[in-house]
Amino acid sequence: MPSLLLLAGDGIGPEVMAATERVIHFFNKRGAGFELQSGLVGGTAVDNEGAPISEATLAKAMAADAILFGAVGGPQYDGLSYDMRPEAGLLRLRKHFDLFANIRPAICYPALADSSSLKREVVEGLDIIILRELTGGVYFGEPKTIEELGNGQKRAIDTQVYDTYEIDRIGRAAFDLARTRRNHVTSMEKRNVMKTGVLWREVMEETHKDGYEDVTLDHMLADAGAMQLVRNPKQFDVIVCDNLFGDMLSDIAAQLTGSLGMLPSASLGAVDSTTGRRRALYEPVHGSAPDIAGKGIANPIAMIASFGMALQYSFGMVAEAKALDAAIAETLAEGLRTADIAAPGDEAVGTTEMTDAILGNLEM
Ligand code: GGG
Repeated sequence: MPSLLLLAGDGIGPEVMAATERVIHFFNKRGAGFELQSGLVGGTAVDNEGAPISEATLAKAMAADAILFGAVGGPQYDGLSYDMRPEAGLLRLRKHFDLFANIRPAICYPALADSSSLKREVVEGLDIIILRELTGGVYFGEPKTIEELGNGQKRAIDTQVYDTYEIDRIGRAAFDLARTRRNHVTSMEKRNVMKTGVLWREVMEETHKDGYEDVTLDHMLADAGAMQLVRNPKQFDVIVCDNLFGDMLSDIAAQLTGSLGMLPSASLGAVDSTTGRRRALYEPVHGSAPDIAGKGIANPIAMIASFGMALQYSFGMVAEAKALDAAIAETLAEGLRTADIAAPGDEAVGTTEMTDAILGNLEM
């Protein structure tokens, strides 16, 4: 039986996860047979289990075929030490399972082309992927400290580190992904000011020469890339970049699609050569949105579409993933809008109504 561990987390995480559970049950009624377990992560795990992720939850994650993750964080946890922050639970999962390849598709559904921050003609038909390296870079490099300098001053240090193998494997993931699409990879870094940028470009070039020359590879400085992303986003197919640039570029890309509430993601590990399996975690790109938590108005689409990515990447249920995507597109075409994607004057629906409509369109 395929198994999923549901880690809803904080803020709107439990609301969008509950919506997604309804979608999972829809597929189970038709024989998919997903076995579900749940656990705590983030601030709710700190409150109830004394750590942002417990060893017991990590063991459940190890046993599951894939993890569905909601969102973590909240202002009430701001005073906690770095290792006790809700985000530390998510970073631990990524590192523990070596989920280095974070696929973040930014698709502008036709019905939402006027909800984007940009003109309709710039975003209509947009379908790009930001491939974010997820287990290295400044998120994990050592030293990572805040030091007392003894003169009333402090010094904060974050360290950006990349080894050849880390760049090579995310480069291969980018080229493999591009081959399933429009065969074009744009690598973004800051080699003009960062040594990691120099190595990033060098390794991308070498990996490209190692059997991927059928894929077009070009390079941009990440700042220029950010500008191009809002100027002419349809020039891109797969953008590959480091952990921090990937986080920022995908939030920019979210605005092209209408809202951060529209972006799903898949975080994948390497394929195990003996089992053929790969570790995977699926989560919306958005965070816990404490300002709207508990109001029943969160957009569930990014979380539901993240489950769609699980159907595709972890369970080979490509037809089901396509049906789910079509149901989302149809629901948007019918005019349903949660508050984040509603135009001024539009009547917005809540999380439950949006989910009802998606399920209704899946039935058909
Ligand atoms: N669903 C995503 C989420 O909860 N993000 C909060 C977070 O911990 N973000 C860290 C990052 O990915 O940079």
